[in-house]
Amino acid sequence: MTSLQDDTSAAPAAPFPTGFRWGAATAAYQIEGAAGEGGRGPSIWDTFCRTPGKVLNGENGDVAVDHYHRFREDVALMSSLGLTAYRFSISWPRVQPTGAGSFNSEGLDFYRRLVDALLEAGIEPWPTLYHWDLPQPLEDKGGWPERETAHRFAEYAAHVHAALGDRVHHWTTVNEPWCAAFLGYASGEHAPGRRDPSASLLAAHHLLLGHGLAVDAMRAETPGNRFGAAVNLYAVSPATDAPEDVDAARRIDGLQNRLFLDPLLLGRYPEDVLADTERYGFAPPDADLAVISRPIDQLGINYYSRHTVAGTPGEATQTASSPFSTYSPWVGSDHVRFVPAGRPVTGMGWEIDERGLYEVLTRLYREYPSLPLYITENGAGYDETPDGDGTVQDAGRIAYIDAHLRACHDAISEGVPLHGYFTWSLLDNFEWAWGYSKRFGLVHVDYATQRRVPKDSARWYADVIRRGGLPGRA
Ligand code: IFM
Repeated sequence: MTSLQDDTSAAPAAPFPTGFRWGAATAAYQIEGAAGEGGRGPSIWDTFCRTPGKVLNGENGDVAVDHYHRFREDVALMSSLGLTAYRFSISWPRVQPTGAGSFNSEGLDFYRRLVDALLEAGIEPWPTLYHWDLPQPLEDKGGWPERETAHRFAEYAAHVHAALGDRVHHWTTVNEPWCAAFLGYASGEHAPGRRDPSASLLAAHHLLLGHGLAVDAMRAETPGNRFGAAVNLYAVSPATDAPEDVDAARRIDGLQNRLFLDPLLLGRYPEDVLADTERYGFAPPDADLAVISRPIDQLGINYYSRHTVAGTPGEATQTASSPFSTYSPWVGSDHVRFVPAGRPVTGMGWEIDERGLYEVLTRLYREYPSLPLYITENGAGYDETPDGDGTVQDAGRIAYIDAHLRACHDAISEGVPLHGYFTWSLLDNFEWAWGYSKRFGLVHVDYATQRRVPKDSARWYADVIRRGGLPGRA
């Protein structure tokens, strides 16, 4: 594989610190395929995809982009881009098919081989232990709303860490617990597709508890490794200065951001969010908070957009150019509306607002100081088709990543301890309820042939990495 990096020696106009991680991210169910191979058990996504009407065109991750068989080719692609780190997720049902009891060594061997290939290529492996593919048997026993699931997760995490922790030093426990809890158990847009507000709050709590228990278990094995979670954070603004809009922004910021950040980093749930959710009987045991807030070594931030919200008494409808338009059934009953703010949008309809990323980063620095931060996801999805010669000229994605990296650069210049950036995603892949209709990859995948072709953004990103920063603005 030849390098995608241009032979340019121009110094960057916006240099990033030495040692800054330049990465790309993926997740197991979205890329691996091989759903019925190697002893893998069924996950909630296998079941959800087979439920009529849940995923666009009835698509699923059975084959996805066949990374399970093509991982060496994919590592070579990463190498050609000059990535210094690669964030991937480990499929729990591949490693422990029923989510409890015996482990599947064939499943773990796949990740051993992947890690070996990455290390040989000089690319740091950054695994995530839970990116939404809960073993179906655990959901059959109640899923994340059940406390036992948190304990099962810690057991699985310790097992994987025992196998790889000598060579893998950065570990992410759970990815986007907001999505797993609220899209999975409140709005029903994601697996397992339940619509039960009370269950979704319990799920959020047990995802956080599972994180804390897993950190304890892994740290006991190898204290020198670095552990953290990846949360999806939004900048949140009121549509106007009207008190009801300001209050709506407080509530959405509470549910989206503070419900996860405060327990993780401060060891308490925000009082106002507890009050807002009281009617759903959410009363998490205080003792769990000490576990949830075990010191972490890094926080992963997945950032895509800003929420602009209005709160109008009597009006419970939502219009959304915000991600995940049906935020959850219970927000509707709180009279919150997501309001388009008129910014350009990606192919997902998500407003592009890089200033929001700067706000999120500087806020974290202000409110939870000295915690090492990483952007573990950031990118843009479009419905792209290649040109006649197979190339993809994705100027929109280049502009999106460029703008967000500039926001990172501004934050770092102000002292924010941001140490790396992983774009979402390395490859086009299965975009959950959107099936294969939205493409986020730096690398185009022809789903019929599995042929990989780097897009213009791949070449551009490779050049940024080679320079160690961004070129001057055109
Ligand atoms: O594809 C997802 C990913 O799995 C989690 N974060 C958001 C991405 C884009 O929707």
